[in-house]
Amino acid sequence: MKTSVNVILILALFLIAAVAISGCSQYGGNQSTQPPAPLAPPQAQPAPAPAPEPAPAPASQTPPAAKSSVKTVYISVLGFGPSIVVIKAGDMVRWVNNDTVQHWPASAAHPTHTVYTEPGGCIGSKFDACHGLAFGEQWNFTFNAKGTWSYHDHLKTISRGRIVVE
Ligand SMILES: [Cu+2]
Repeated sequence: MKTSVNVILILALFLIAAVAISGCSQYGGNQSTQPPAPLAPPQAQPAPAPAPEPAPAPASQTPPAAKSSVKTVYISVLGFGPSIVVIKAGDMVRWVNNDTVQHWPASAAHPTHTVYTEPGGCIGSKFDACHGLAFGEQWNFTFNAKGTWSYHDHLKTISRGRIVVE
């Protein structure tokens, strides 16, 4: 009887050992010698959509023409105001007589009026109102020649001014 108990114990131990080995091989002993599966190659990123082409520039090759401006000189009993005006070539200056007596803007120098270089006018250059401006009357002149152009009042020669054309 004692032998059968021993046999049962041995069988039980054997069974326990078999279960233990089986558990180890199931959970911890599965150390595979196969190399790890290669990582999946990175997914190819879709190429970004090309940026839209900028709209072509207008066909015009010439820059817009510079806008000319007008500056006004008021004539009073005190003379020309402002007495110095700075403009760009192609700009216009407007003289407005705010005095009750006539005034006559014209290129320096009195009496020849030849300082401004564009020929013409009534005496010595194109820069000449060629008559006395009445009260409220205005006269416009466009300066195409660059330079510093002195002028005067042909009817009151002590009144002087200057136009700087850049
Ligand atoms: Cu004069």
